[in-house]
Amino acid sequence: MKNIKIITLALSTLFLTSCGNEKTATSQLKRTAETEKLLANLTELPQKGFLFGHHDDTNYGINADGTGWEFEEGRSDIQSVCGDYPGIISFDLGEIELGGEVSLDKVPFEKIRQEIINQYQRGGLSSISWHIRNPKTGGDAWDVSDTTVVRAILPEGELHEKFTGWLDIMANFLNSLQTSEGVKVPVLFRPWHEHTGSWFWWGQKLCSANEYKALWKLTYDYLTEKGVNNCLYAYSPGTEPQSESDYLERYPGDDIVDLIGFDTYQGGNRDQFINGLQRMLAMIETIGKKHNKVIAITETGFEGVPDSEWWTGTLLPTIKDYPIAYVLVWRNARERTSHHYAPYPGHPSAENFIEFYNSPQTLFAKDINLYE
Ligand code: BMA
Repeated sequence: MKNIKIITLALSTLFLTSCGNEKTATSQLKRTAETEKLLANLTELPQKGFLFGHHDDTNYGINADGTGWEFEEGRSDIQSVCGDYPGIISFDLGEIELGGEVSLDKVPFEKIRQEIINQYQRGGLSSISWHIRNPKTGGDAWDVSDTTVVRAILPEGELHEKFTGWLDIMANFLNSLQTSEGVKVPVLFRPWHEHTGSWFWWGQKLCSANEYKALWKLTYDYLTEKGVNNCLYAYSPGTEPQSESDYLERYPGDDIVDLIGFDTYQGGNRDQFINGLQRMLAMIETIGKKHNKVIAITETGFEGVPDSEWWTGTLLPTIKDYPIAYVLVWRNARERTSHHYAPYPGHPSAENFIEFYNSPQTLFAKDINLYE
């Protein structure tokens, strides 16, 4: 009896110790050398300029006659206009969690994987957002009909397992980003964005600050545990925060986040856009310095770019004095061509975009190698 007790004790000690070690190993999981290099280069980049970015740039776009194109090898509206690819291209993995082959914007995940690798080989950066479906209602990311979704997917919640199953799919995708030489390609992951508004199920009025932070921690810890070591993480609220403390109210922590930014769009009122942009830039510049984080304009644009001088008349002068790593405009939707944010050949703002491209401050793929 005594011996059995001793054996049991020894075994459980062994078990606890090994669990303990595993836990330590997980939290100490090192990022790949390429990912560290990327972070170091992004940190120094503002001394040189900022990357220009475009969402889904190499997946689809708009022809000179105003019709759409998609999935043409090497094609990009930005490249067609200025002869160079964006320094950063963003992609959205919305609906990867459903296990199908195409995203919410009908782009095959295989194509996204290939484009992320291509962008790495150009020395540029890829960023990933996730318009993930509502795991409780079955609706899309914009389904805000239920205010208990975040709570339900946290560790004690009834949908926790369903959600970690979705994270498994995301982890598999992130881990699969490898070149033919076996190099894991680093990406900037930007989940749970625009959470200071209330249009996504993880938004301001849809969960508490603690729940939102717990969601981030769960995402980060789970992916890390699954061996994801090629990600930097971006925190990007909207323009709602009025103060540093507003901005940081739901900040998941310096140990998780590498880059801080915000999303903002120009609507009808130009002055309002400029003022909001500068207010937010000043705010993240200060917070970035205090927290030692890279800063960026994670999404912006003027739908349809109806101002032909917008690039050097509004965007560049507004942002040029802030130490941002990048500014990124949203997609040129080939299925709804009025929904575009970048020029294409023949676009009224194309000439002005070339001027923007020629500014020494704007960095495109040929200007950089973020992995050297
Ligand atoms: C939105 C719009 C949608 C799109 C979504 C995810 O801002 O562009 O049409 O489905 O982003 O890319």
